[in-house]
Amino acid sequence: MPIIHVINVESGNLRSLENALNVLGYTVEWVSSPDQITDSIEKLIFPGVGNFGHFVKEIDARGFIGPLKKYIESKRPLFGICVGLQAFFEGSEESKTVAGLGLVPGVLSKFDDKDKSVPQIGWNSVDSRDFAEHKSLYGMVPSSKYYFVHSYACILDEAVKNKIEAAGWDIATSQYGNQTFVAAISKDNVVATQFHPEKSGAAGLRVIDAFLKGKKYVEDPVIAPQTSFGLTKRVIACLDVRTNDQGDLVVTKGDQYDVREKTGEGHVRNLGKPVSMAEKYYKDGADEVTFLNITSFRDCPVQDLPMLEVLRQTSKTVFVPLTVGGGIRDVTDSSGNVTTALQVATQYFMSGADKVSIGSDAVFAAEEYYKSGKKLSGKTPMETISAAYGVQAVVVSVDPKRVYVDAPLTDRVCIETKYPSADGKKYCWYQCTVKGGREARDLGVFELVQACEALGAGEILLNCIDKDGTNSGFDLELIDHVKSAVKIPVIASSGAGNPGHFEEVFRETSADAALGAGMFHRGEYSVKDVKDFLENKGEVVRAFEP
Ligand code: 1PR
Repeated sequence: MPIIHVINVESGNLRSLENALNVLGYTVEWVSSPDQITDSIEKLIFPGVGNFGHFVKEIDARGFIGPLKKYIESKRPLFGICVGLQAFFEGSEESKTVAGLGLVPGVLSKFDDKDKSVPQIGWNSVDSRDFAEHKSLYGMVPSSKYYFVHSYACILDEAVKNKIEAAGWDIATSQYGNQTFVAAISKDNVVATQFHPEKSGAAGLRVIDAFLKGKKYVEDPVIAPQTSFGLTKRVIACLDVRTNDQGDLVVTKGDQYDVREKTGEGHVRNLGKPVSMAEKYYKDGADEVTFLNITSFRDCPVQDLPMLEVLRQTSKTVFVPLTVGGGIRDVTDSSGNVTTALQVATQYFMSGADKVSIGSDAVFAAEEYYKSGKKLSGKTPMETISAAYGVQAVVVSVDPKRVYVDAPLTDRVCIETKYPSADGKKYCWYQCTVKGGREARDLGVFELVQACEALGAGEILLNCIDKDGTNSGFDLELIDHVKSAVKIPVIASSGAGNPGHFEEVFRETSADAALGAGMFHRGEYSVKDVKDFLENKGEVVRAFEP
């Protein structure tokens, strides 16, 4: 297989990029020191994730900046990805004291969160046709969708656009809310994308392939009409994973978190194998796949190698974002050795995860946050992981349940519900739980998610114990309640029983994504059924591309 060189400064999920390059017929040779950027390198990939300042300082400290600029001056092909693209600019509001490489004029700024969630997480359109009619830049077409995950971007107005173009760069654009931003740039043989091509399914692989084959402008006569230009609503398939009574790692599914059969000997429900089910959901068009290791609070996850293996295997064939949750916390083993949550998360990222999901530990961290008068300690897993990998890599998975009260409480935010309790109580709050719903805490979900946003969470996975496994639809009041508390994206979860429930949650609330489990596992509906239904109802969704 031909060789492709990839710069490796341990930035996030490089395994998925390697897997994508393998699928396209290339072997990866990692470039982890600048002296490896030799004259014999023919093509170079420059991936980056996380914080702009952290990333640029890292490549500077390792001595990459000079050799990288020299390589670019030699006009050999280079592909920058995500923060790899951002580093080309002069700077970013994210880290005002750190200068970028200055190859592209302009400074990145944060998306305006008045009308939308920030970070932008999801599948968006890319328009690269401005400069070459009927041709697209490296095959990026407006009829496909590409996976973006970022809070900062080069926001475009006429003046910024003119400046970048005057410096010789072609620009491909995307739209988030009412802001237009740089989705990709290209000059000579250099291209860089804000989106992750290695996580953008077949559409993303085509872009990488065009780069590998040196096809800068791809003929694209079949440009679809832009009826669905813009960010899609995401449909996520979730796999609750645990070891069953026979010792096999299986996908299971509970009713209000009880995963045992109600008949016979009460075995753990076995709905299939995690890797093959994830592949099936990818092929059906799932926008993301989430694995939750639902019993990891019992064991040390570092020894829980099957989950790491599940990720390694899944990331070989599934080119959409993968989230893994369960047991992301500091762990002390029986010999007193401490493995930090950051180290646990790093193992997951190195195995192919794009995001980690924190459950119980986020509740404990939020309790400490309020106890300390809202001080950030810098030590909680949300803080350490987001500092190293960016807020977009940290999901908080919440397991609340409804508690009815006679009147609003003074120490937590309550809602007036349309569905009073059997004994006529009209108000409720949502109580946080830990350890898979087994232990209730004295903390409301509204307060929890606000603390988590402050501590570095980039997204909320909002389960609901009352609704889980009921097939009765999402708890819309809970979703509105949480959306009103935070600016970060919220994934609605628990209760999906048919495609209409997805349509309802997107119509009635501003949920950024919706997740289903049981209805997919039992084969009642496929992810494609949900996408088709949503599209017919006028929602913007990503069609699966073979
Ligand atoms: O606390 O950091 O170790 O994380 C444990 C993780 O495991 C948490 O994210 C928690 O939500 C999850 N978990 C623990 N026990 C269970 C259980 O079911 N007994 N699963 C569990 C939670 C909720 C969703 C489910 C949706 C949709 N499952 O994953 O998929 O409710 O289901 P539906 O569409 O069939 O209604 P930590």
